[in-house]
Amino acid sequence: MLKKSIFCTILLLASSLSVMAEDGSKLWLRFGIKNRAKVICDGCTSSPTVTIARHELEQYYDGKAVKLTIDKSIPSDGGFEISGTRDNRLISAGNETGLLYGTYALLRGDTIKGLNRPVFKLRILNHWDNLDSSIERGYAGTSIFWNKAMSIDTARIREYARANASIGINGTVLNNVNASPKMLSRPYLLKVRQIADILRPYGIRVYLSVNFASPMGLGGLPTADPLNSKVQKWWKKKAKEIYAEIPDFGGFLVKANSEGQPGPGDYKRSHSDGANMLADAVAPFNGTIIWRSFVYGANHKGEDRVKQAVSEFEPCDGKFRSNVILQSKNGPLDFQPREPYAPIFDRMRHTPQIAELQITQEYLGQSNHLVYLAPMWKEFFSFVSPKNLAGIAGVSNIGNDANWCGHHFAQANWYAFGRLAWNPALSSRKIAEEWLMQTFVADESLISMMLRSREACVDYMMPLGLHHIFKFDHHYGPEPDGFKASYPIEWCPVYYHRADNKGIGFDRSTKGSGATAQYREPYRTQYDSITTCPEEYLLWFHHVPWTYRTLSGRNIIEEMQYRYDRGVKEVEDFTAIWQAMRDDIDQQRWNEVNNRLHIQLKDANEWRSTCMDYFNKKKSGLK
Ligand code: GCW
Repeated sequence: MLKKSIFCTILLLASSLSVMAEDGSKLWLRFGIKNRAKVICDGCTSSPTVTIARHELEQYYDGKAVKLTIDKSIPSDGGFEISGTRDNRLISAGNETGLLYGTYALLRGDTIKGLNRPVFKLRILNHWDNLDSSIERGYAGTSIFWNKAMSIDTARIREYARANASIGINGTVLNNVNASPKMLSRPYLLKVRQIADILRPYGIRVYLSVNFASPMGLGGLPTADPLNSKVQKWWKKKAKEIYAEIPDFGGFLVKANSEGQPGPGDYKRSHSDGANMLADAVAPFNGTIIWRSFVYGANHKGEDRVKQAVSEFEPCDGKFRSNVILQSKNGPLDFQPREPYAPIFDRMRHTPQIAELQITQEYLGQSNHLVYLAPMWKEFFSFVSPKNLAGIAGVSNIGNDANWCGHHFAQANWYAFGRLAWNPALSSRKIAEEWLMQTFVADESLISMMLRSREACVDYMMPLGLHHIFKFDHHYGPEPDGFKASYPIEWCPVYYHRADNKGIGFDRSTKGSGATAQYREPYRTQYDSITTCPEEYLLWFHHVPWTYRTLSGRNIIEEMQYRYDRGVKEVEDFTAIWQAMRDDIDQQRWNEVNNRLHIQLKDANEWRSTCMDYFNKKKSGLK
């Protein structure tokens, strides 16, 4: 009797544990244990990478045998080929990482015939993690890498590596671009080494963001002037020290002369002077310098902010060392729900470029709003061809929360980033379907909700090309009347919408700030004229009189009302879709998503009422 009740308690405990495990911590890697497959490896060693692949297949593959083969005729870029039948599979690849990628493809049921190769060479996450464990624009808890105790949760970092390898991510920048010089100090470098050792077998190289003034902050030099020989020597020595610990270290990511960060401009030197000095330091070790173009308010103060990257970097084109890559955000402003593409991608003809996408939803409802970002990124690729890019970087949404990303559906954005980095031609629908199948259930209504969610967000936040009317600093919620005399004007919403009693919008045509002139044809001409400018960018490029009629025949304020209403209505629909899924989804995750959808609905309503009230008042000259 006693035995029986102990047995029941154990059963009960086990079942409550399995309910608890539905906290999202497994991400999309929810394979059931099969223990069926016999795995053999042909031509490969028992390296850590192959051991991981073997272990994954032995445990989780639902067929009898898998053979892994290194095939030297396949490029060693991670590409792989899957052939054979379910019970007799063959994964061939040019290198061991390719075998691992093939393993995860097979486990998710992706057995596309022929060679499957990554389109982008660099597929990098950027963590804006601070050494004190906080994360800039992070909405899912604290850093998985850094904390005051300098302790490392190796199991968690291994899970992180596994998740990334499963979608082909091959690089990670471990710290915030607003970087502390301390990052390069000995104790931290030893931690970086420890992390790099965990990530390496998963095919992931480690990079660090560096503070340009580190020779001063850390090295005690009186200057960080890139043309000063002591400074150059300091960086060379530091590079040597890093590579002695981490021989495959990727390189440095640099935010210089931007938002108060130090840079070569402090010494009247150019970005190329600064980048090249660092490039020379890492070149002997095949390291790369990733230099960001996100600058404004430094050398071109007063100029329309969206023009400043081109103004500042075009003169440097052709002057960078071959191991420098320029990294630019997808839009010319700052990760808004919708921006036109950044024209810097048209203008730098001799400099390799990386597109920086933001996975963390700084401006898209953070971890409260369900916004699936694949459609936004695909929109960008329809303007900037992946062929012209050396890689893509994603500002991570990962933190120490049990479910990694705050919102369960935010995991889909991490997933989608990796899948698009591998193949930007994959459709948003296919990725959503894949992710749902592995995470929840690939129900048509959920796919539809995900696919509609980004457009809904644009509608309820900033339709028709409105931008940056967010509340100060935290960027959550609307503040269209935002103005602070003590702030740079580029941080004030009123600077962007320019609404008065005559009209609304920012004139960036040749009659205004002239930003349209930075675009290649046909976009230059198309965006420049109010009649040909696509309506989704109307108020981005034009100041429009209130009497203006959109294609629908509505005047501009009516059109705004229509779109805000549409956005709110969409979120109402999402809550209904989720409600109908109640019996198909575990309780914990259903509840957590449900709560957030209701916050999203409340927020969407707030966006609509705050913005419409304000713009209506502006129109009638009241404010
Ligand atoms: O959008 C701004 C963010 C800053 C960020 C900066 C950048 C890391 O609000 O938090 O700083 O962009 O990209 O450098």
